[in-house]
Amino acid sequence: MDTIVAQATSRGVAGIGVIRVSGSDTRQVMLSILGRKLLPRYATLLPFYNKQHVTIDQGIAIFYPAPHSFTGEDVLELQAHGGSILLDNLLQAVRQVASSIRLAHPGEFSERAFLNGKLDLAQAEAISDLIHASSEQAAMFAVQSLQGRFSERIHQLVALLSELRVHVEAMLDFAEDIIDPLALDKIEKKLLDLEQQCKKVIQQASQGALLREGMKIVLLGAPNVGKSSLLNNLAGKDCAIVTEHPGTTRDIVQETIQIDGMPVYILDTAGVHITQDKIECLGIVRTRLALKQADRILLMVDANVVYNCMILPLLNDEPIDTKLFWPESLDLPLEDYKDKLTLIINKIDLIDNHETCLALNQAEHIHSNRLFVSAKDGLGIDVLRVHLKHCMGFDTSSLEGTFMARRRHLDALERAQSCIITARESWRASEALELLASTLQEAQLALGEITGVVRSDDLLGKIFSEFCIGK
Ligand SMILES: Nc1nc2c(ncn2[C@@H]2O[C@H](COP(=O)(O)OP(=O)(O)OP(=O)(O)O)[C@@H](O)[C@H]2O)c(=O)[nH]1
Ligand SMILES: [Mg+2]
Repeated sequence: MDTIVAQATSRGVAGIGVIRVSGSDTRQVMLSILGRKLLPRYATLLPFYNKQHVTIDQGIAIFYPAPHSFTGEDVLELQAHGGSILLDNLLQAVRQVASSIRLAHPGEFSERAFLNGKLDLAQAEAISDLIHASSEQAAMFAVQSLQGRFSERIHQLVALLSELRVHVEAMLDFAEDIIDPLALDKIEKKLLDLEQQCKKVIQQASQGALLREGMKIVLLGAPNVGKSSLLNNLAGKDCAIVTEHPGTTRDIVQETIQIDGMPVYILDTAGVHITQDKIECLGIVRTRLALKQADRILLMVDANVVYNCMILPLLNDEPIDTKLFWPESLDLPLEDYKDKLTLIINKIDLIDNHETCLALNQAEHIHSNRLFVSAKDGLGIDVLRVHLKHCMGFDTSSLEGTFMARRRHLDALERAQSCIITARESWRASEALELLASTLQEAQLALGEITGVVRSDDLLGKIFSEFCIGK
């Protein structure tokens, strides 16, 4: 493998900047740049030289001989001063030491650490998640995963699976008539246990994935219902222009907020109505595209406008028909979106009985798909936040023991779970050992994708290319 080099700290002006070298030419780099050998893992202050033996800088150098380094290869870390020109000079000096030394690709140090068995795939991904964490909780969970908590849970599942597989494979070698019925019973119990354990890991991983991936909400409604006002209220700042003129927002305005550490991407859209205005029409096209990616759609209406057809029936505990409020001019079928809809009845500060309406927001109504708010005065906004968490299944009270996970991990866990369920059901129906053995093997392969025991070059390429350079 080539020897790789990269700046490990971000570019710009800073107190220090770190250059990292990894690979078989590292010792040669050490002799050339530092003019001497270093004691392993000792921080040494000394000058850094270029090819012409001119001093480029002076700083701290640390040499980590293989295999006791981050990548598992010989690694040299040069802690220079943090100026861009200086660090470029140092990078160039390192590259000039041998023709086989090249700049590292994004994530290449972590990829080598993975390939050399220093980390498993879930841990390597946790490094990137830690660097990119968007909230305190997300960072804390990423550390848990980096330290192996998630991988450990996966290993436990794999251990249960292997144990069961060994048991099943052994029975396959016996003639049917000498199999102990108790052993058959034991299989049923083990399958059930496995299914429950898997469910628990999925529950924890999905909380972690939510902290990483968050939710996307789209504010939808006719012009002037208060979409931009709601965006500004949720964001706590004036992100979008608000005026009394219908058609103020023409484009999508996006802002990210946090709800208890979960990132929420809010998309404020152009008011939807029948219009010939070219700009508004283009805005509505964008609204349609945004709706397709939404985890949740907040369909907003104006309390004054819908007083008779919505608020009075609601106050009288009569059902309302969401169809009435779905904007026809969107030209999208309500059926495709209704599971993601929350009706937001805005501007309740303007109606007389708003206290009664707010009371309807409370208790079990938090989980219902309609809420009364005033984007202007902030009424009902706390309940809306709780509602959004609930829609995503984000439960802050059960975060204890959670770790960072990704959609990819959840997909693999869900595949494993469905194999286990199929295995249990078909075992009950037919007690066919061969079928059981192959379904369990499939479940184990799915779990192996998480830690990287089972992997493809494509998958590795995709994962590590999202890392930053120098990591
Ligand atoms: N009283 C009251 N006025 C509100 C409330 N929310 C918004 N408004 C007012 O309604 C008007 C329109 O608000 P916007 O937030 O611009 O509405 P919008 O839905 O983004 O409108 P478009 O961008 O035109 O589609 C402004 O004058 C706001 O001050 C509210 O809760 N109460
Ligand atoms: Mg607007």
